This record gives sequence, structure tokens and C-alpha cells, in this order.
Amino acid sequence: MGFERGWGDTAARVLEMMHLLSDILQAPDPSTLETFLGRIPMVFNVVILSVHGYFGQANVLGLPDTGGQIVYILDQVRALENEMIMRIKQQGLNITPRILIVTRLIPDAKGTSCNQRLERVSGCEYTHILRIPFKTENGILRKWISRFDVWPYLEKFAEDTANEISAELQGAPDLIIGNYSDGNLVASLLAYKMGVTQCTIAHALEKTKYPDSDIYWKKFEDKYHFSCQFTADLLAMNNSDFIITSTYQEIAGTRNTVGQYESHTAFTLPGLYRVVHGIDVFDPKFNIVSPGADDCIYFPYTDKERRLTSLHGSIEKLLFDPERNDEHIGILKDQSKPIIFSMARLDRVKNITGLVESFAKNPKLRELANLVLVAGSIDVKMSNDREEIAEIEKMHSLIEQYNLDGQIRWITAQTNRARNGELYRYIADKRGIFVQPAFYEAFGLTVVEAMACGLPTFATCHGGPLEIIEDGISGFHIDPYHPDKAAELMADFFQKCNEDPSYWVTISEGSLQRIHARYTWKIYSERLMTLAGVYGFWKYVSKLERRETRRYLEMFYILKFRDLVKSVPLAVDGPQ
Ligand code: UDP
Ligand code: LCN
Repeated sequence: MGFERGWGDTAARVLEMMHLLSDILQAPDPSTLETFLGRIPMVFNVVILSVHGYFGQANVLGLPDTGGQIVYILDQVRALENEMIMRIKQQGLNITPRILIVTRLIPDAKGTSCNQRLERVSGCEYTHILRIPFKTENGILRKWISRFDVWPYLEKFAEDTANEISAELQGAPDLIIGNYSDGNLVASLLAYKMGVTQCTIAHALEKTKYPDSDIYWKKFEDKYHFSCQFTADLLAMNNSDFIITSTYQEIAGTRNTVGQYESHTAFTLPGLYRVVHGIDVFDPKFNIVSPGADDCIYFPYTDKERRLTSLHGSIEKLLFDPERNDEHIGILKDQSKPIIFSMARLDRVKNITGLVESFAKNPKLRELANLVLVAGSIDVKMSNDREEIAEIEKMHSLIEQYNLDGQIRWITAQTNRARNGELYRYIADKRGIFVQPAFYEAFGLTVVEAMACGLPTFATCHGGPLEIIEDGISGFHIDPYHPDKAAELMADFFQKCNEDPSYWVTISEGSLQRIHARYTWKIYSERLMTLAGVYGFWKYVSKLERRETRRYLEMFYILKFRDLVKSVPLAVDGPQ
């Protein structure tokens, strides 16, 4: 009938689209406009940036610095690819979508696939990981470096990325999504250069994670280079067309706490610069789109048909095998007790050592339950991460000081996700709990994973878990700064469950309901695709208005950021 393709795959769909358009022309309202723009096919090629490694599909979790961001992106692309295919088909088009996850290529890949240029993402048909090395005048950097040290490499990395993605996609992408400070900076450079819609995902803004890191930035500088990071964050959040966060508090905080983005509204780096209007947390570019947990892996312990019982032998070995080996230390003398379980990278902020200490100091809790930790390495020689090494030493000294052997099992990082899923459920079978004791947790995927398995969860009240869990209904909040109270709360819970076993079930059911209602990848991908349409359109119509901001950001980048980057030493590869 003379229309372009893309109005729908059936007459009914085309009619619906025509009605939406006619409503917009007659009486435009935001929700109709959002539905209409969400349906117009505009996004076929997506580039997702997650720069610092290790980014791989196997054997990477638990390596230094490598955690939830990888899990998040791998789950995100699977959900996104399905949603894109469905939307393209529903609009009556026959176009193959492409998603490229761009990350750093690490030649010394430590047994991972991080030295391969292109890798297809399993469970996807049209999604690949594209790896591009860090280069300087001295050639390619071969070794892994911490996310705090990547700044001198990023501009060149962005240039190389622009060439590689243009070749790979035969043109520019329709949407660029940045992840974490480094990925968001590269996304800004690319989106600016290519004129593409940019989406920002922080995962964690380090400023709120490290108290007073703005005022005392000089003290942190050698180790963390926060001057570069906070400047990069300001550039990215202002350049971005839209920002998605996992929780509300990530944007604007709570009555008693400052939000991660909110802390960038006004702050001072003494001797460097003062920010008077860093970001407006009520800008409509902010959206809450929470991630989920892969429901093929993290499903309820009650789902008997799907349970991976064949893994129980190896799980029991992991938890109870008395034989000493490199994978664990500590023996659980009384195996009938329920388990207090925690799993995280062994960063200082994760406060695993704090959990050990509070358990150690509470005789009632030690009587009622055993403690099982999956975290990092148990041998300092196996780590090259400065924070992890300090935490490993602290763990050993706590176990000795409080004579914990017999009640604690410390297991090295576990990379088998299917078995990790079954481990949460195995611990639920035994009426245990999951604990997330971090001083600050931006979101907390382990919290969602444990809850999705029906394991009652006690998680920090600082950060995302405050919002994920409704205290006393779908789990409990604990305050890592009041460890004695947290231990008491856990002890009371076990006591109460001993007196009335249905209490455990009530909390477990509360967790499952909460996840189902709020934290799924299906809800996530529907929302993200709709937002991509809305903000893509908005970018197009507001081009002129944003010109001044862009000029300011350009100046800030050239005059400030480039100078700061020069203070970060380049890494040196050791002998091969
Ligand atoms: N994880 C894992 N093995 C480990 C430690 C963590 O598989 O030894 C996974 C965990 O299941 C979760 C992710 O790594 O999916 C950690 O994400 P979270 O958001 O909890 O923390 P992050 O590491 O991003 O700070
Ligand atoms: C980074 C973090 O520190 C976690 O809190 C998040 O859950 C993870 O990224 C995924 O967004």
C-alpha cells in the first residue's frame, strides 16, 4: 500500500501501529509515544564495551577483578538478542541483528580465551566477543592489569575499536552500551565520533565505594588513580544519551545515604578541581532497569525435576572432604548443622573477612551453624591482585586466632556456574542461609542468585541489596559496620527456625516472589529495547540543544583528562 517495510508482520499489527501513530498525531501522550517508538525498528547492531579483562565465557570468574560485570553482560546479550530477533520479526522485517561485546585482548591469557580475537557467545547466534589489545608506542601490552591502571591505554583503544567495529559491522552500530568507568569512557569517545546513541551502565561508581575518596584523592592516587576515574565518570555520564541503573538508590540514594550518581552532583578534588554541577539526578536520562539471574542456572530448590542431583557427590566433596588440597582449607566437624554461605571476589570491600570475624566472635552462631566461603585464592602465591593478597593473609590469621577449624570451610573461587547454582540449592536443602556482608555493594548479583534459588539471604544495607530485599519479608538487611548485631540476627534466625521450621520456608518463598516480580532478564531486555528506541529518537530531535554541553565536555577531556592520564605509569611486561 506504499508503506515502508517495518510496520508489522500481520495486518493486525500494522493496524495497531497506525492507531498508535494517529493517537500521537491527535493527542500525544508519553506512554503512547514510548510504545510507538519502542516498536519502530531502529536497533539492529549493538556494540557493548567492557574493557578491562578478563572477559571470557569460561574460567574467568574469580580471577582478580573479574566478577559480576561479566556475568551481567553474558546474560544481558542472550536476553537482548532474543528480544531483538522477536521485535524485528514482529515488525515484519527480515534483518539479522548483530551484537559485539568489545573487550581487551590479553596475550598472556592465563589459560582463558582472552587471547582470541573473536569468540561466539554460547547460547547466542549473532553475538560475538571482539577482543582488541592495549597498544602503546612500545607495542602490545601482554599482561593483565588492574581496572585502576587502564587509563593510559583507552584513547588508542577507542580508535582501534572504531576501525575494527566498522569493518566487522560494515558500518556504524545503532547503539553503543558502555560498562564500568573504562567502558563508558570508550563508549563516549566512540558515540561522539560515530554519532551513535550511547547508553551508560556504571555497575559500580568507585567514588561511593571508597569513603572520602574525593577529599583525600591524593592519598589514594598512587594505588587507584581516582582523579582519572572520577573525571572519566563525569565525562561519560554527561555525554551519554541515557543511563540505566540497577536500583533507585544507585541514582539518588536513600533518606540517609548518598546515591552513587548523586555523589557526583557537587564535590571537590582539592588542588585539582571543584565540581559545582556534575550531574542532575532528576534528569530524565536516568532509568532503573534491574538485571536478573539466568533462570536456567538459578531456579528454586523446590523444582525437583530440574535439580542437578548428579552434582551432589562433587558438591559434598567440596564442602566436606576431610582430605587437604589446594582448593579448600578447614573441615566441618558437625555436618548436620545448617550452612552460612557466602561467595564473592576476595576484595576488601566485599568484607568476607568481616563475616568471618563476626561469626568467630558469636558463640551462639558457632553452635548453631557452620560457615562456608567461596572466595578468591587461599594461597597468596596464586594472586597478583594487591587487595586480594591482603585479604588472603587476614583470612588465615583470623582462622588461627579464633580457632575456627572444625566450623569453617574456605573454598577457592568456583567457576562452574551450573554447579554454583546447585550449591545454593544444596545449602537451601539443608536449611542454610546466604550472606552478603559487603561494606558497599553496588547491586549484588549473588543476592539475586541466592534468592532465585530460594535460599534466605542476609545482605548488606549499603547499596543495591537494600532495595532488592524487603527486610523481614524476602530476606534480611545487615549492617557490616555493626557486625555483632548482624551475627546476632543470624543466630536468632537459626534459633527461630529450630523452634518453627516453617519460618525458613516463609522467608524462602518471600525471596522467590520478589525475584519473580522484579529481577528477571525478560523484564530487563523489553525495557532496554524500548528505551533504545525512545532515546534514539530524542537524540535525533535534540541535536542542537546539546551542542554546548558537548563542546564543554570536549574541552574538559582535552585540557583535564589527557593531562591526568599522563600521571598513570604504563605497565611493563615481564620476561616471556
Ligand atoms: N562468582 C562466581 N564464582 C566465584 C565468585 C563469584 O561464579 O568464586 C559469580 C557470582 O555467582 C556472581 C558474580 O560472580 O554471578 C559476582 O557478581 P556480584 O554482583 O555479586 O559482585 P561483583 O563481583 O560484580 O562485585
Ligand atoms: C559490579 C558490582 O560491584 C556489583 O555490585 C554488581 O552486581 C555487578 O557489577 C553487576 O552490575
